[in-house]
Formats: sequence, structure tokens, C-alpha cells
Amino acid sequence: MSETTNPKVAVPEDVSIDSATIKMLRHAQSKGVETIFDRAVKMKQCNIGTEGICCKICAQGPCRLPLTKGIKDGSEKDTRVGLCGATPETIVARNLIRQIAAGCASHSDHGRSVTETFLAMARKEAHDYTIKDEIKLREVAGYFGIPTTVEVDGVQVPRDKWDLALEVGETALSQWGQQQGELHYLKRAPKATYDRWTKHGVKPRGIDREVVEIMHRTHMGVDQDYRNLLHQGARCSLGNGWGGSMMATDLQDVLFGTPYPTTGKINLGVLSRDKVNIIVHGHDPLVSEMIVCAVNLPEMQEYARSKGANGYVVSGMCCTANEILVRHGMPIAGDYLQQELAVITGAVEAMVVDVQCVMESLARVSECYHTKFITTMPIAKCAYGKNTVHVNFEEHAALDKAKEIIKIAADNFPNRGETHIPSDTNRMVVGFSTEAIKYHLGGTFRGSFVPLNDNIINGRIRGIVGVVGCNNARVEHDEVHVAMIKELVKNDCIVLTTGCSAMACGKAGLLTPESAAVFAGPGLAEVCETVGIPPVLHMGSCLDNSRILTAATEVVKAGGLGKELADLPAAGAAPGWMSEKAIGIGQYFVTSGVYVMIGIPLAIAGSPVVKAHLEHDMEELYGGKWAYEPDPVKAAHKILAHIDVKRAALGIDKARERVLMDMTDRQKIEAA
Ligand code: MSK
Repeated sequence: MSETTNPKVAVPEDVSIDSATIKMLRHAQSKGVETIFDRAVKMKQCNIGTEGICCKICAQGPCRLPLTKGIKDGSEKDTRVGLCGATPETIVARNLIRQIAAGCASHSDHGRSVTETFLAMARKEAHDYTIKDEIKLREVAGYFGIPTTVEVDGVQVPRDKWDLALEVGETALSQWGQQQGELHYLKRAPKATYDRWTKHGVKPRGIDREVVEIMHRTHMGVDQDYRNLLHQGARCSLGNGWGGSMMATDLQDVLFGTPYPTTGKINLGVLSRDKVNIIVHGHDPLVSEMIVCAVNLPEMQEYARSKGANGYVVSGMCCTANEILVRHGMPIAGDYLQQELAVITGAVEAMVVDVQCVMESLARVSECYHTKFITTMPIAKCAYGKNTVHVNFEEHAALDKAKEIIKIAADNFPNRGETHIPSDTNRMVVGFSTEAIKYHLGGTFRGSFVPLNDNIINGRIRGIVGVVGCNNARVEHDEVHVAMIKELVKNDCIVLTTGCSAMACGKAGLLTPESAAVFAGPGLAEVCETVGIPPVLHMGSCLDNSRILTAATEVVKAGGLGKELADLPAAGAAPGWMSEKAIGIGQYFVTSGVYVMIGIPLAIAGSPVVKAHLEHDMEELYGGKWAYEPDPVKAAHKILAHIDVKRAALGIDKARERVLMDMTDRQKIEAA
């Protein structure tokens, strides 16, 4: 513990491992500007809330049913009930699935807005957007069962792309309001996983329907069986993972291009001293893509010069950053916990936000500087602050709106005062979509996951772990991600990463091919060096966790590693999550058959019965389960133990003395 003279503020070296964050936190404190790191020191968490045992769903409460020491150690009978008689199981399960509903609604509503823009583009009503990836469009059409060819003079020819896009957009949009049947994309999963969903009745009928049903079931006096409540949570989560999120990722790829490896830079040092700094922040790329296009227009460059600036730097924050990074190589200024610090550099002319993970304090911090805090979405405005501006983004006039925003930023450049930009930046290689991984492993003409499977079977690679999710001001910034990932990589696990976890990796130097020689175990290092990939693959934003599902599905399809996702020597982890979206994501991985390790507890401790259901019983139902371990290195070892169990079940636990597998060998393992 470093020394501090003021217990009401955070000790920078204790709350982050990132040097730029530490420097900026010191600077903020010297100027008397409060940040989330300081508030986390001053404000303690509510014990009852963290146990999930406060019921606020009717006006006779809130009823609070804290877990006593006696109930915990079994010496006291658990007689806790709310005013209406609700048990701790009902209260905790209701609260949890409402969080799942909120998380799924957030990602899926983002998906809806992308789909509406896609449809407007297909109808030629949103002229600034176009079809950038026609191959992906045709692939998506296939998942919807839409014919991609048409017969002309007895010959099948490719269907007109605009005509196809229109049908794809209409079909996609119908998935939100569908009331019966099942979502089209569920059939993308391995058949055995799909069959498990059928058996347990968790196939979502429509994306919105499952969210609404959670709100109904958790109303006062409706569903009072925690197992039935959690079952609906599982069903809703699939509507997001294999529905709203996955369609959003796919349609964004069609609109803006499927990511392929590119280089990028990360950290606050990307901000410029002599250019107009525009930060795009949030999750939805519809606005940021247009800003990236517009800044390069000669008229916009001239506008910057007329204000005394030497051009623009558009950098990103949170997952909007990941979106423009993986498609354009645009720099990342920082992650969720660095948003206030970016403004405190004094060098940001405009903080342009869309949806999700935008701290309300940004409006307050912006007032201490010249920064314009620009909201752009009709569903995400901010009432506070003299520097707050709303520019309503309209898809039909997207480029014009982007120019309007850029001009506000450029007009603000002459108002810039003293700046304090840390020099820290890191280089990284990013953009490993499922398609890109396939290409890297097998090449253009024989792209395949088979080489990856072979290396898992022969033991060079021990397993695959998706480490994703947010930063959380209650744990040391970046540390939990980096410590866990280094341990996994050292033990020959290839790591797939997204969101703010990916940014922690970038800052820690884990996203370069050269890092394999430094951090990876010998088997993984050999594979990475042969193929030329980093040991940690950046797959995009938190929405893009659906890419991890499709990559894992490709692994099952490539053969030799079981029949369903639950058979894979694989796991998921969110060591520093904070958002309800992360709960929705975690649940869709569990329902898909994945072991999910979290480093921040779910609010379920108030009901040991519900906790046991999530951490044990769910495995019998779906093949996946939740696990909690706050120590990132211990958590990594629990993940490794789980992977080893899966390897043993596949009969590849002894295959670590490397053997070359041919198709016959793989079929033998398949049959075992
Ligand atoms: S931005 S949801 S803090 S990953 Fe996607 Fe980062 Fe979590 Fe927001």
C-alpha cells in the first residue's frame, strides 16, 4: 500500500497498473478534479444490494432479507420472507434475471438500431451507408434461409445485392418482434448444442418477447419458482447471444466491413498537441463510422486549419473505440475507467458519445475544461452541464450530422487551455474476426480451423479461453485482466478477447505477435510464431462476444473435439465486469455450454440455493456453469483444471507428447 496524505482520494499506484492512468490520476488530484477512482474510495458498496436480497418490486417494501451468520453456517433455520412471503430464492432469482433482461435489451436494442439503418440503406434511404462486405451479406442470407441466387435463362446467377440486402434487413428486423417459433440463428450452433436447447425448452421465440416476459414474470405475485425464473433468464440470454448481438455484429460487418488484422495504437498518449482531438465513445458505430469518413474530407481539413489546428485525431473510448480500431486502425484513447482522465488532459475538443458505458460524470468533468460533451442518440441524452450539447443523429443525413459534430469540435480548438497529455502509447495487432482466424490458420483457399484443432489435440495448445468484459473501479484497473491472461497464456491457452479486457491486453503489450515469445508457454509460442499471430486475439467490442460463439462453433465443426460447445477444452472469463450486459453475456455463454469464471460476484449470495443452482445445477442442464474467484491467478488455475477435465473426457489428456493427427485419428477421437 503506497502512502497517501488524503484518505478521501485514491492512491494512484494502488488502483491501476497502467502508467498513463496513474500519471493522469495524480494530475487530476493535483487540480482537485474528482474521478471514479476517488469516489470508489469514498463510497462503500451496500451489503444487502451486493447479496441481491433487497426486493423493490412493490410499494410494500423495499423488503431486505440479509443473510445472517447463523443461516450461513447452518446453525440457524432460514425463515426469511418478504412482506408478501417471497423467499430469498425468489427475490434473488428475480433480481438476477431482471439484470439479464437489461443487459440483453441493451445489446439487442443496439442491434435493432443497426438493423434499422441497414434496412434504410437497402431501401436507398440512407445514402451515406453502403454494402461494404457482399460476401458476408450472402453468408447472412444463407443463415436466414434466403436464396442468394436467382434463375435466369435456366441458369442460377447471384441475386442482385440490393434486392438481397432488402430481404435480409426485413428478415433480421422481424426477429425482434417475432412471437412464435424460434430465432433463425439458433441453427448456427452445433447440432448437439441446439438439441440440448430443444430438450430444455430454452430456444427463444423472439428477442423482445423474452425480455418482456422476464418483466412480467418478475412482477409482484407472478413466477415464484427460482428454477423457472432462471430458466427464463437462460432463454432470454440466447435471444441476445445468438440473436440481437450476433445479428448486430454481422450486419455491422456488411455495412462497415468484416475486420481483418490491422495495427493500432492505444492509450492517452494518442491525443494530439496540435490537432483537434475528437473522442468517440460508447458502443454503436453508426455515428463514429461517419465521423471517421468525414474528417478526411478536404473541406473538413481546411476547416481545422482555419481554426489554427493541424488536422484531426479521431480516437475511441470503450467499445466504439474497438469498432473503429478493428475496421480502420483508428487509435484507442482509453477504456471505460479512463474516460474522465481523457477530458482531464485538457486536450479533448469534443467527447462524442452514443450509447452505454458513458459516465454521467463526464458532463461535470467537461465543465472544468473546454471540452464539449456531445450526445448523439435520442435515447441517450444528458441533462447536466453547460458544456453538454445534443446533436441528434439521423441515419438519413448521417454525413451532414458528422460534419456538424466535427465543426463544433474544430470551433472549440481555439478555446483549448493548458494541456497535460501523458506520452504513453502501445502498439497492437487487432481485428481477429472468426473469418480472419480461419484465414490465418488455413489461407485464402483452404481457410479452416483444423490446424487449431490439431494443435489442441496434440497438446501444443491446452485450451481456448475467452477473457472479456469491463473494468470495475472496485478492483485494480487492468490488473485482474492482465494477471489472469498472462497465467493462461503461460500455460499454453490461446486467449480470445473483446471489450475493455482487450484494451487492458493492448496496454500490457499482449497483442503483438512478438509477445508470444515473451509471455506464452512453449507450445502456444511455437504455434503463434509459425502462424504469425499474437497469443491473445483481439476480436472486437463487447457486442462481438458473439464472434467467440461462432469461432467456438467452427472449432466443433472442424472435428476431433466433441460434438457440442460444452465438450470443448474451453472457458470464458470476465475478471473485472461491471455492466448488466456482462451478466447477459455470461449467461448466454453458460446456456451455450461454457464454464464462465467471474472475478466480481453476481448479486446472489443472499440465496445459497440460487448460487448452487447457477454454479452446479446449470451444468447438468446446459453443459455450462458460473464460477466465481476474485484472485485472477487462482481463477486462471480453476479454468485450467476445467480445461483438463474436458481434455480427459475427450481422451486427449495424454496427447501432450505431440502426435500428428490425420482424419482417421480425428474420427477415432470423435467416436470415443
Ligand atoms: S465498453 S460494457 S465497460 S467491456 Fe463495451 Fe467496456 Fe464493459 Fe462497457
